[in-house]
Amino acid sequence: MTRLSAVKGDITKLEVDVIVNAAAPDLLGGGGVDGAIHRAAGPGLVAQCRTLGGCDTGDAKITGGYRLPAKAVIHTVGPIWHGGDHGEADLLASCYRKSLALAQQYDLKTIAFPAISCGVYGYPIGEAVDVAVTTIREHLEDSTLDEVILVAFNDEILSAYERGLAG
Ligand code: AR6
Repeated sequence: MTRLSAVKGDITKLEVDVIVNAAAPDLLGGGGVDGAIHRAAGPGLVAQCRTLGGCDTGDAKITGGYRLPAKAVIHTVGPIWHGGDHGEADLLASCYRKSLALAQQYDLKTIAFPAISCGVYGYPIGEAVDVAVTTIREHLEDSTLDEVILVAFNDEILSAYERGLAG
């Protein structure tokens, strides 16, 4: 039985098998959680990312964790919010599905997600939480993962996750 929970904190500090990065399509780092992950992992991470040839929106790619406590990083590119009728929900769901599938493929048992697309990319947190929780729960019906953690960087996001998990 896979546990699904929400915690408040900094994803770069978590001792899980894999953390997910809300990356840019070039996978070469940026601001927000992406910047924090690259700073904490050190230069080995961007060096490996340079070999990956970028990543499409809704897709995911895996690297080592370098100096992070996590063993690996899954880099996924969320959609930019353009009002909600440009396929944003399908693309965001694809980020969660592809990331969970990669974790399973690499036999990683514990995975932590940030609120993909909810910073610079402008996705409304309540709607993003609905997509995240629904997609993760669908995946968990047939999963070898032990634990999925939704990481909130502030109280507003934590409350949204708690509402989503209770619903
Ligand atoms: N731990 C957990 N969550 C965090 C952390 C952290 N250390 N830092 C920020 N967040 P964003 P996006 C939360 O903007 O919207 C980058 O420049 C933050 O509060 O990081 O998918 C990339 O290179 C927010 O809720 O990602 C891309 O260009 C969430 O992480 C672009 O931004 C996601 O915010 C991706 O934008």
